[in-house]
Amino acid sequence: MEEKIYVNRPSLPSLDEFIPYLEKIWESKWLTNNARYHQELEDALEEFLGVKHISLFANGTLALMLALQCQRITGEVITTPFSFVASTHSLHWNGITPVFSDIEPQTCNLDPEKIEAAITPKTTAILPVHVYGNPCNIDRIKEIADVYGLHVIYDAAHAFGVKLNGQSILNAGEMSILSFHATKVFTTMEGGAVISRDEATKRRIDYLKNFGFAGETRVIQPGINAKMHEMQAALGLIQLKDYDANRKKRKMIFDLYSRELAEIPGINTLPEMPGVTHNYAYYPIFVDNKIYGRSRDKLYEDLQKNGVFGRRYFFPLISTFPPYKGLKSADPANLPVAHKIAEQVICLPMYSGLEEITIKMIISVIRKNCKN
Ligand code: T4K
Repeated sequence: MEEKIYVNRPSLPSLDEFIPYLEKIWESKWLTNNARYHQELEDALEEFLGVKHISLFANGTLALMLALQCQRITGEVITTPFSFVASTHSLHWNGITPVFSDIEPQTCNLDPEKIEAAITPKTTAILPVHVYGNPCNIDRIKEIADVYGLHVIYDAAHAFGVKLNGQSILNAGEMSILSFHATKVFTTMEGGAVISRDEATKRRIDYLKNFGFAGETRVIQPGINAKMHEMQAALGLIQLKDYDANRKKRKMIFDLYSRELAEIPGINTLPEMPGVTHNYAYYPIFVDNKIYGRSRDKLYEDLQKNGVFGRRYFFPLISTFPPYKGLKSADPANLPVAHKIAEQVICLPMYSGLEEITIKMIISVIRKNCKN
Protein backbone atom coordinates (compact mmCIF):
# COMPACT_ATOMS: atom_id res chain seq x y z
CA MET A 1 0.00 0.00 0.00
CA GLU A 2 1.37 3.42 -1.04
CA GLU A 3 -0.33 5.85 1.29
CA LYS A 4 0.36 5.66 5.01
CA ILE A 5 -2.69 5.49 7.25
CA TYR A 6 -1.96 7.35 10.49
CA VAL A 7 -3.63 7.12 13.88
CA ASN A 8 -4.89 10.69 13.47
CA ARG A 9 -5.24 13.31 10.77
CA PRO A 10 -6.53 16.82 11.33
CA SER A 11 -9.82 17.70 9.62
CA LEU A 12 -8.80 20.97 8.03
CA PRO A 13 -11.10 23.51 6.41
CA SER A 14 -10.39 24.60 2.84
CA LEU A 15 -7.66 27.23 2.48
CA ASP A 16 -10.26 29.49 0.84
CA GLU A 17 -12.07 29.61 4.14
CA PHE A 18 -8.93 30.44 6.09
CA ILE A 19 -7.56 33.18 3.83
CA PRO A 20 -10.16 35.88 4.64
CA TYR A 21 -9.25 35.48 8.33
CA LEU A 22 -5.56 35.87 7.49
CA GLU A 23 -6.34 39.00 5.47
CA LYS A 24 -8.11 40.51 8.48
CA ILE A 25 -5.14 39.69 10.72
CA TRP A 26 -2.75 41.31 8.22
CA GLU A 27 -4.96 44.41 7.93
CA SER A 28 -5.30 44.88 11.67
CA LYS A 29 -1.65 44.09 12.46
CA TRP A 30 -2.88 42.56 15.73
CA LEU A 31 -1.12 39.21 15.83
CA THR A 32 -1.47 38.15 19.45
CA ASN A 33 -2.14 39.33 23.05
CA ASN A 34 -5.88 38.83 23.35
CA ALA A 35 -6.80 40.32 19.98
CA ARG A 36 -10.06 39.98 18.05
CA TYR A 37 -10.09 36.30 17.06
CA HIS A 38 -8.73 35.23 20.43
CA GLN A 39 -11.66 36.96 22.15
CA GLU A 40 -14.14 35.58 19.63
CA LEU A 41 -12.85 32.03 20.09
CA GLU A 42 -13.08 32.24 23.89
CA ASP A 43 -16.71 33.35 23.62
CA ALA A 44 -17.55 30.76 20.97
CA LEU A 45 -15.96 27.90 22.93
CA GLU A 46 -17.69 28.85 26.18
CA GLU A 47 -21.01 28.66 24.37
CA PHE A 48 -20.21 25.52 22.36
CA LEU A 49 -18.73 23.54 25.24
CA GLY A 50 -21.18 24.72 27.90
CA VAL A 51 -18.51 26.15 30.20
CA LYS A 52 -18.21 29.58 31.78
CA HIS A 53 -14.60 30.74 32.01
CA ILE A 54 -12.16 29.59 29.35
CA SER A 55 -8.59 30.84 28.83
CA LEU A 56 -6.85 29.97 25.58
CA PHE A 57 -3.27 28.70 25.57
CA ALA A 58 -0.35 28.08 23.22
CA ASN A 59 -0.65 24.35 24.00
CA GLY A 60 -2.16 21.93 26.48
CA THR A 61 1.07 21.30 28.39
CA LEU A 62 1.47 24.96 29.35
CA ALA A 63 -2.22 25.03 30.25
CA LEU A 64 -1.67 22.14 32.69
CA MET A 65 1.49 23.63 34.16
CA LEU A 66 -0.19 26.97 34.83
CA ALA A 67 -3.41 25.45 36.19
CA LEU A 68 -1.30 23.75 38.89
CA GLN A 69 0.69 26.94 39.45
CA CYS A 70 -2.50 29.01 39.71
CA GLN A 71 -3.87 26.83 42.52
CA ARG A 72 -0.46 26.88 44.29
CA ILE A 73 -0.33 23.09 44.32
CA THR A 74 2.78 21.67 45.99
CA GLY A 75 4.07 18.48 47.62
CA GLU A 76 2.63 15.28 46.17
CA VAL A 77 -0.11 14.87 43.56
CA ILE A 78 -1.85 11.58 42.79
CA THR A 79 -2.02 10.85 39.09
CA THR A 80 -2.22 8.11 36.49
CA PRO A 81 0.74 6.44 34.79
CA PHE A 82 -1.51 5.66 31.78
CA SER A 83 -1.47 8.98 29.90
CA PHE A 84 0.64 11.09 27.61
CA VAL A 85 3.85 12.05 29.38
CA ALA A 86 2.85 15.75 29.51
CA SER A 87 0.40 14.99 32.35
CA THR A 88 3.23 14.03 34.71
CA HIS A 89 5.77 16.47 33.26
CA SER A 90 3.45 19.31 34.25
CA LEU A 91 3.84 18.23 37.87
CA HIS A 92 7.60 17.91 37.56
CA TRP A 93 7.88 21.45 36.13
CA ASN A 94 6.07 22.72 39.22
CA GLY A 95 8.45 20.93 41.59
CA ILE A 96 5.65 18.53 42.57
CA THR A 97 6.25 14.81 43.21
CA PRO A 98 3.93 12.63 41.14
CA VAL A 99 2.40 9.69 42.99
CA PHE A 100 1.18 7.05 40.54
CA SER A 101 -2.00 5.19 41.30
CA ASP A 102 -3.48 2.30 39.31
CA ILE A 103 -6.24 2.48 36.72
CA GLU A 104 -9.51 0.62 36.17
CA PRO A 105 -9.68 -1.77 33.21
CA GLN A 106 -13.16 -0.72 32.05
CA THR A 107 -12.23 2.96 31.42
CA CYS A 108 -8.40 3.09 31.57
CA ASN A 109 -8.84 6.01 34.01
CA LEU A 110 -7.58 6.36 37.60
CA ASP A 111 -9.29 3.79 39.81
CA PRO A 112 -10.96 5.88 42.54
CA GLU A 113 -10.85 2.96 44.93
CA LYS A 114 -7.03 2.97 44.84
CA ILE A 115 -6.62 6.70 45.45
CA GLU A 116 -7.04 6.75 49.23
CA ALA A 117 -4.14 4.33 49.73
CA ALA A 118 -1.86 6.79 47.88
CA ILE A 119 -2.70 9.80 50.10
CA THR A 120 0.03 10.98 52.49
CA PRO A 121 0.38 14.13 54.62
CA LYS A 122 2.14 15.74 51.64
CA THR A 123 -0.71 15.10 49.17
CA THR A 124 -2.36 18.31 47.99
CA ALA A 125 -4.22 17.32 44.83
CA ILE A 126 -5.42 14.67 42.38
CA LEU A 127 -4.65 15.01 38.67
CA PRO A 128 -6.88 12.52 36.83
CA VAL A 129 -7.00 12.19 33.03
CA HIS A 130 -10.15 11.46 30.99
CA VAL A 131 -8.25 8.94 28.88
CA TYR A 132 -9.53 8.66 25.26
CA GLY A 133 -12.22 11.15 26.28
CA ASN A 134 -13.92 8.62 28.59
CA PRO A 135 -15.06 10.45 31.72
CA CYS A 136 -13.39 9.58 35.01
CA ASN A 137 -15.58 8.64 37.95
CA ILE A 138 -15.94 12.33 38.83
CA ASP A 139 -18.42 11.84 41.70
CA ARG A 140 -16.25 9.36 43.57
CA ILE A 141 -13.12 11.44 42.99
CA LYS A 142 -14.92 14.51 44.33
CA GLU A 143 -16.05 12.57 47.42
CA ILE A 144 -12.47 11.53 48.20
CA ALA A 145 -11.10 15.01 47.51
CA ASP A 146 -13.73 16.56 49.80
CA VAL A 147 -12.96 14.17 52.64
CA TYR A 148 -9.21 14.79 52.47
CA GLY A 149 -9.32 18.47 51.43
CA LEU A 150 -7.56 17.92 48.11
CA HIS A 151 -7.62 19.98 44.91
CA VAL A 152 -8.79 18.21 41.73
CA ILE A 153 -7.53 19.35 38.34
CA TYR A 154 -8.61 17.31 35.32
CA ASP A 155 -6.37 16.71 32.36
CA ALA A 156 -9.18 16.75 29.79
CA ALA A 157 -6.83 16.94 26.80
CA HIS A 158 -8.85 14.18 25.07
CA ALA A 159 -12.29 15.29 26.23
CA PHE A 160 -13.27 18.17 23.94
CA GLY A 161 -17.07 18.20 23.67
CA VAL A 162 -17.60 15.20 25.96
CA LYS A 163 -20.72 15.28 28.12
CA LEU A 164 -22.00 13.20 30.99
CA ASN A 165 -25.79 13.15 31.41
CA GLY A 166 -26.01 16.17 29.13
CA GLN A 167 -23.49 18.27 31.12
CA SER A 168 -19.97 19.12 29.97
CA ILE A 169 -17.37 16.94 31.65
CA LEU A 170 -15.11 20.01 31.60
CA ASN A 171 -17.01 21.42 34.56
CA ALA A 172 -15.78 18.66 36.85
CA GLY A 173 -13.13 19.47 39.46
CA GLU A 174 -11.62 22.88 40.13
CA MET A 175 -10.23 23.24 36.65
CA SER A 176 -9.97 21.26 33.44
CA ILE A 177 -7.44 21.61 30.69
CA LEU A 178 -7.82 20.92 26.98
CA SER A 179 -5.33 20.31 24.17
CA PHE A 180 -5.95 21.61 20.66
CA HIS A 181 -2.91 19.86 19.18
CA ALA A 182 -2.93 18.81 15.50
CA THR A 183 -3.91 15.28 16.56
CA LYS A 184 -7.01 16.34 18.48
CA VAL A 185 -10.65 16.41 17.33
CA PHE A 186 -10.65 20.19 17.56
CA THR A 187 -7.34 21.73 16.58
CA THR A 188 -5.64 25.11 16.38
CA MET A 189 -2.41 23.42 15.13
CA GLU A 190 -0.89 23.76 18.60
CA GLY A 191 -3.14 25.08 21.33
CA GLY A 192 -4.96 24.42 24.54
CA ALA A 193 -7.20 25.91 27.20
CA VAL A 194 -7.88 26.09 30.91
CA ILE A 195 -11.48 26.04 32.11
CA SER A 196 -11.84 27.80 35.45
CA ARG A 197 -14.88 27.80 37.73
CA ASP A 198 -15.06 31.56 38.39
CA GLU A 199 -14.01 34.89 36.99
CA ALA A 200 -11.32 35.52 39.64
CA THR A 201 -9.55 32.24 38.83
CA LYS A 202 -9.74 32.93 35.10
CA ARG A 203 -8.18 36.35 35.74
CA ARG A 204 -5.29 34.72 37.65
CA ILE A 205 -4.75 32.22 34.83
CA ASP A 206 -4.79 35.05 32.28
CA TYR A 207 -2.14 36.96 34.26
CA LEU A 208 0.01 33.86 34.52
CA LYS A 209 -0.01 33.12 30.79
CA ASN A 210 1.00 36.74 30.06
CA PHE A 211 4.18 37.02 32.16
CA GLY A 212 2.16 37.84 35.30
CA PHE A 213 1.12 41.26 33.98
CA ALA A 214 -1.96 42.76 35.62
CA GLY A 215 -2.12 45.96 33.59
CA GLU A 216 0.59 47.83 31.70
CA THR A 217 3.17 48.22 34.44
CA ARG A 218 2.16 45.84 37.24
CA VAL A 219 3.58 42.31 37.45
CA ILE A 220 1.97 40.30 40.23
CA GLN A 221 3.33 36.81 39.63
CA PRO A 222 6.30 35.17 37.93
CA GLY A 223 4.22 34.29 34.87
CA ILE A 224 5.30 32.90 31.54
CA ASN A 225 4.41 33.39 27.89
CA ALA A 226 1.74 30.78 27.10
CA LYS A 227 -0.58 32.82 24.87
CA MET A 228 -2.46 31.60 21.82
CA HIS A 229 -1.93 33.81 18.75
CA GLU A 230 -4.41 35.09 16.19
CA MET A 231 -3.76 32.54 13.44
CA GLN A 232 -4.39 29.70 15.90
CA ALA A 233 -7.58 31.38 17.11
CA ALA A 234 -8.80 31.98 13.54
CA LEU A 235 -8.34 28.30 12.69
CA GLY A 236 -10.23 27.42 15.85
CA LEU A 237 -13.20 29.56 14.83
CA ILE A 238 -13.45 27.77 11.49
CA GLN A 239 -12.88 24.33 13.05
CA LEU A 240 -15.74 24.85 15.44
CA LYS A 241 -18.22 25.22 12.58
CA ASP A 242 -17.22 21.79 11.26
CA TYR A 243 -17.02 19.99 14.60
CA ASP A 244 -20.48 18.40 14.63
CA ALA A 245 -20.24 17.14 11.04
CA ASN A 246 -16.80 15.65 11.73
CA ARG A 247 -17.99 14.04 14.96
CA LYS A 248 -20.83 12.39 13.04
CA LYS A 249 -18.32 10.86 10.62
CA ARG A 250 -16.13 9.65 13.49
CA LYS A 251 -19.17 8.04 15.11
CA MET A 252 -19.87 6.09 11.93
CA ILE A 253 -16.26 4.88 11.89
CA PHE A 254 -16.46 3.99 15.59
CA ASP A 255 -19.64 1.98 15.06
CA LEU A 256 -18.20 0.16 12.06
CA TYR A 257 -15.06 -0.84 13.99
CA SER A 258 -17.20 -1.94 16.95
CA ARG A 259 -19.52 -4.09 14.83
CA GLU A 260 -16.72 -5.86 12.97
CA LEU A 261 -14.20 -6.26 15.79
CA ALA A 262 -16.78 -7.76 18.16
CA GLU A 263 -16.50 -10.94 16.09
CA ILE A 264 -12.73 -11.35 16.42
CA PRO A 265 -11.72 -13.46 19.44
CA GLY A 266 -9.07 -11.86 21.64
CA ILE A 267 -9.68 -8.31 20.43
CA ASN A 268 -11.30 -6.43 23.28
CA THR A 269 -12.75 -2.93 23.30
CA LEU A 270 -13.92 -0.66 26.10
CA PRO A 271 -17.49 -1.18 27.31
CA GLU A 272 -20.18 1.41 26.61
CA MET A 273 -20.44 4.13 29.24
CA PRO A 274 -24.06 5.01 29.99
CA GLY A 275 -24.99 8.71 29.81
CA VAL A 276 -21.84 9.73 27.91
CA THR A 277 -21.86 11.89 24.78
CA HIS A 278 -18.56 10.82 23.24
CA ASN A 279 -16.30 12.76 20.90
CA TYR A 280 -15.01 9.54 19.23
CA ALA A 281 -11.42 10.78 19.33
CA TYR A 282 -9.69 7.41 19.72
CA TYR A 283 -10.42 3.76 18.99
CA PRO A 284 -8.33 1.66 21.37
CA ILE A 285 -8.28 -2.14 21.06
CA PHE A 286 -6.75 -4.50 23.62
CA VAL A 287 -5.12 -7.65 22.36
CA ASP A 288 -5.48 -10.69 24.60
CA ASN A 289 -2.67 -12.72 23.06
CA LYS A 290 -3.74 -16.02 24.63
CA ILE A 291 -7.09 -15.88 22.86
CA TYR A 292 -6.01 -13.94 19.76
CA GLY A 293 -3.03 -16.20 19.26
CA ARG A 294 -0.52 -13.43 18.54
CA SER A 295 1.03 -10.67 20.56
CA ARG A 296 -0.03 -7.03 20.44
CA ASP A 297 3.37 -6.09 19.01
CA LYS A 298 3.12 -8.68 16.25
CA LEU A 299 -0.25 -7.26 15.21
CA TYR A 300 1.15 -3.73 15.49
CA GLU A 301 3.97 -4.67 13.10
CA ASP A 302 1.65 -6.40 10.66
CA LEU A 303 -0.59 -3.36 10.56
CA GLN A 304 2.50 -1.25 9.77
CA LYS A 305 3.49 -3.65 6.98
CA ASN A 306 0.09 -2.89 5.49
CA GLY A 307 0.68 0.87 5.81
CA VAL A 308 -1.44 1.26 8.96
CA PHE A 309 0.29 3.33 11.63
CA GLY A 310 -1.81 2.93 14.75
CA ARG A 311 -0.18 3.94 18.04
CA ARG A 312 0.28 2.19 21.35
CA TYR A 313 -1.22 5.01 23.45
CA PHE A 314 -0.08 4.71 26.26
CA PHE A 315 2.90 2.41 26.11
CA PRO A 316 5.36 2.62 27.75
CA LEU A 317 3.74 3.82 30.95
CA ILE A 318 4.92 7.21 32.24
CA SER A 319 6.06 5.49 35.44
CA THR A 320 8.68 3.54 33.46
CA PHE A 321 10.44 6.61 32.01
CA PRO A 322 13.83 7.49 33.56
CA PRO A 323 12.73 10.69 35.36
CA TYR A 324 9.99 8.79 37.21
CA LYS A 325 10.89 5.09 37.42
CA GLY A 326 12.80 5.54 40.71
CA LEU A 327 9.68 6.74 42.54
CA LYS A 328 8.22 4.32 45.08
CA SER A 329 4.78 4.61 43.45
CA ALA A 330 6.30 3.63 40.07
CA ASP A 331 6.87 0.07 41.27
CA PRO A 332 5.06 -2.20 38.77
CA ALA A 333 3.59 -4.12 41.73
CA ASN A 334 1.65 -0.92 42.55
CA LEU A 335 0.30 -0.60 39.00
CA PRO A 336 -0.70 -4.09 37.77
CA VAL A 337 -3.73 -3.02 35.71
CA ALA A 338 -1.88 -0.16 34.01
CA HIS A 339 0.99 -2.49 33.09
CA LYS A 340 -1.36 -5.12 31.68
CA ILE A 341 -3.30 -2.60 29.59
CA ALA A 342 -0.16 -0.85 28.32
CA GLU A 343 1.02 -4.23 27.00
CA GLN A 344 -2.27 -4.87 25.16
CA VAL A 345 -3.33 -1.57 23.63
CA ILE A 346 -3.26 -0.31 20.06
CA CYS A 347 -5.16 2.84 19.06
CA LEU A 348 -6.49 2.27 15.55
CA PRO A 349 -6.72 5.08 12.99
CA MET A 350 -9.63 7.36 13.87
CA TYR A 351 -10.40 10.60 12.06
CA SER A 352 -13.25 11.95 10.00
CA GLY A 353 -11.44 11.59 6.67
CA LEU A 354 -10.93 7.83 7.08
CA GLU A 355 -12.66 5.95 4.27
CA GLU A 356 -14.79 2.84 4.69
CA ILE A 357 -12.58 0.83 2.33
CA THR A 358 -9.55 1.64 4.51
CA ILE A 359 -11.36 0.67 7.70
CA LYS A 360 -12.36 -2.65 6.14
CA MET A 361 -8.74 -3.23 5.13
CA ILE A 362 -7.58 -2.53 8.71
CA ILE A 363 -10.18 -4.94 10.06
CA SER A 364 -9.16 -7.62 7.56
CA VAL A 365 -5.52 -7.36 8.69
CA ILE A 366 -6.65 -7.80 12.30
CA ARG A 367 -8.91 -10.73 11.34
CA LYS A 368 -6.21 -12.38 9.23
CA ASN A 369 -3.77 -12.31 12.14
CA CYS A 370 -6.16 -14.05 14.51
CA LYS A 371 -5.04 -17.63 15.09
CA ASN A 372 -8.48 -18.82 16.20
N1 T4K B 1 -2.40 15.51 28.34
C1 T4K B 1 -2.76 14.48 27.55
C2 T4K B 1 -3.61 13.40 28.12
C3 T4K B 1 -2.37 14.46 26.21
O1 T4K B 1 -2.72 13.41 25.41
C4 T4K B 1 -1.60 15.52 25.70
C5 T4K B 1 -1.15 15.48 24.33
C6 T4K B 1 -1.26 16.59 26.56
C7 T4K B 1 -1.68 16.53 27.88
C8 T4K B 1 -0.45 17.75 26.11
O2 T4K B 1 -1.13 18.55 25.18
P1 T4K B 1 -0.28 19.39 24.09
O3 T4K B 1 0.80 20.15 24.83
O4 T4K B 1 0.30 18.42 23.09
O5 T4K B 1 -1.31 20.32 23.49
C9 T4K B 1 0.66 13.24 20.15
C10 T4K B 1 0.55 14.72 20.38
O6 T4K B 1 1.75 15.42 20.08
C11 T4K B 1 0.10 15.11 21.74
O7 T4K B 1 -0.47 16.39 21.62
C12 T4K B 1 -0.97 14.16 22.26
N2 T4K B 1 -1.32 14.43 23.63
C13 T4K B 1 -0.50 12.74 22.16
C14 T4K B 1 -1.53 11.75 22.64
O8 T4K B 1 -0.26 12.44 20.81
P2 T4K B 1 2.70 11.88 19.30
O9 T4K B 1 4.14 11.96 19.66
O10 T4K B 1 2.05 10.58 19.26
O11 T4K B 1 2.38 12.70 17.96
P3 T4K B 1 2.86 12.45 16.48
O12 T4K B 1 3.54 13.68 16.01
O13 T4K B 1 3.58 11.18 16.37
O14 T4K B 1 1.46 12.37 15.70
C15 T4K B 1 0.66 11.20 15.68
C16 T4K B 1 0.09 11.06 14.28
O15 T4K B 1 -0.78 12.13 13.98
C17 T4K B 1 1.12 11.09 13.18
O16 T4K B 1 1.62 9.82 12.97
C18 T4K B 1 0.38 11.64 11.99
C19 T4K B 1 -0.66 12.52 12.59
N3 T4K B 1 -0.32 13.94 12.52
C20 T4K B 1 0.51 14.50 13.46
C21 T4K B 1 0.84 15.82 13.39
C22 T4K B 1 1.74 16.44 14.42
C23 T4K B 1 -0.80 14.69 11.47
O17 T4K B 1 -1.53 14.17 10.61
N4 T4K B 1 -0.49 16.01 11.41
C24 T4K B 1 0.30 16.62 12.32
O18 T4K B 1 0.54 17.84 12.23
O19 T4K B 1 1.96 12.80 20.37
